[in-house]
Amino acid sequence: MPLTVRSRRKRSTRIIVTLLSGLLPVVLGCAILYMQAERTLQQSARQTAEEALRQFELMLDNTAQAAHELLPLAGKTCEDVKLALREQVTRRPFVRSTNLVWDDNLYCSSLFGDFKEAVNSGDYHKGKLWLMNGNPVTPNTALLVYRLSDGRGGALTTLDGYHLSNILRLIGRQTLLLLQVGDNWLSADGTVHQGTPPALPVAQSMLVSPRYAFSVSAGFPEGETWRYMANQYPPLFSLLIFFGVVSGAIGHIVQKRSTSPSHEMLRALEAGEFIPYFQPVVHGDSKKWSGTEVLMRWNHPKEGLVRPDLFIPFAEHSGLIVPMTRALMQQTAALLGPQSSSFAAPFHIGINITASHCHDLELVEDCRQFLATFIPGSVSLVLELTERELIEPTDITHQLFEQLHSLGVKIAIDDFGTGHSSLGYLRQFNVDFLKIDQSFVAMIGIDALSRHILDTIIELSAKLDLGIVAEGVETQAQAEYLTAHHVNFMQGYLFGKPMPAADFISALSHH
Ligand code: G
Ligand code: G
Ligand code: MN
Repeated sequence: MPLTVRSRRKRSTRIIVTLLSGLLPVVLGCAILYMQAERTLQQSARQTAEEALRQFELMLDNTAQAAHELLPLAGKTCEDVKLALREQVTRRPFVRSTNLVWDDNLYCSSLFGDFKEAVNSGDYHKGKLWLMNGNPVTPNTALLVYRLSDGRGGALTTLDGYHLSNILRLIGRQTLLLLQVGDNWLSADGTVHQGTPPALPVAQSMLVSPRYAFSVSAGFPEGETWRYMANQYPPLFSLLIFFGVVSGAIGHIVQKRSTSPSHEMLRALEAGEFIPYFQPVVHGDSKKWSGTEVLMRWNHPKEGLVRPDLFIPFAEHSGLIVPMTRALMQQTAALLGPQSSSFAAPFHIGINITASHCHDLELVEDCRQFLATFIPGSVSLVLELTERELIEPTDITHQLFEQLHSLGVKIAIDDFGTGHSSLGYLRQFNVDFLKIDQSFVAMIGIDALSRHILDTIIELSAKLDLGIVAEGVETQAQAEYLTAHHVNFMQGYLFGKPMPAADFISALSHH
């Protein structure tokens, strides 16, 4: 069947849509968490760099102050100033050594006193700072030299790399930290390297000191963002997965709801869940039962008895209404066929049809089979076509109605008065009955205008020689009014509600 094939193809799209709606919050959430993690790492790197910068500046303040105090002594003999040099080393915690320079010659040192070594100002970044990898006293130990010069004299004060690498190690516990001075840079392990420092792959933050000629870089190794997320966000990930499951489930349910009516109805049709209910139609004068209208009910396994207004529109939309009506007619024939010997006059059996029945001639065969179940002449089949959705007259419809009439099938316009069919229309389709809509019957004795329309419809049907059925008769007063106006047939709760076959058949024998 084409319908099952279509629904099978839809199942794969349904699974994909369910997966997508489940994945969407997870993917979106992960993206947001990733950005959040990056932001957090960026902030952390910046804070670390700021803190390291502050510490280095504090240490360099020591060397700068010592150099300032010693510079005026440059040029004096070493013998005269060496105590002053040593005093600075003792008084200032971060100063490791102090030296005096004259004409680019280091001539006096706090450690050795008289000394002789050439000073190359090119070693110093911006003429001020030199990050060197040790000196003859302590080779392979980082050393930062601060240079202050004025004319021919100069003062050099040094800072032990031990303090520097401590800062890099202790402040940047989780962070990679580098101190850069000109072409040289110091890593946390205390080694001085030459050249451009490596780029820090994640959240790199570089700060240049406004006061001294150095800069600090902070950042994280490759993959740190994911590592951070894995460490910090497990509860959020569980939440995301929860949202994903909920959203996937919602997607699944919504799709099931929106795609299943026809699928569900096809299942119900095959399971025989659509059953006929019967409401008696009585003669206007004698009030004896003259026939019945067959009203479809869905005997749903979970929902119970479902009224047709809730599912007929879907059935029409999916084209299932035709096989559903066929099944209803077959059931009706099987139930009422055995009773046909007791029908005195032709018993009217009204079946509701829709515009989709009028697209082809299948209905003729269905009616032929229906009538064949009854003793010939014992029933009169009436097809009720609602006035709310009238059909277009075409070649097919004319053929259909001609063939139906030659079978002896009658046509009723249902809910008459609620649509706007013209006289021409009634003639074109050879209509036999008008079923006055219950809204007009309900207004008897209440609303003068509605009663006026009712009277007009009754008059019209008399003039056109149409049988007339009044629907929704609920009170004795309504029945009396309709009888007085020569309405041929009546239907309504006053005479009987729609009832299951067993009730209807047992009540039939009393009438
Ligand atoms: O009895 P009740 O509530 O069932 O009827 C509700 C509406 O459903 C009515 O307008 C009636 O015409 C329509 N209806 C009931 N049974 C059928 C059916 O078998 N086919 C169609 N097309 N309409 C039906
Ligand atoms: O096919 P049609 O639209 O005529 O269907 C008749 C509808 O009217 C069904 O829903 C049926 O249950 C309902 N009905 C039948 N008799 C009465 C009645 O006396 N009062 C009311 N309110 N509804 C009725
Ligand atoms: Mn009807």
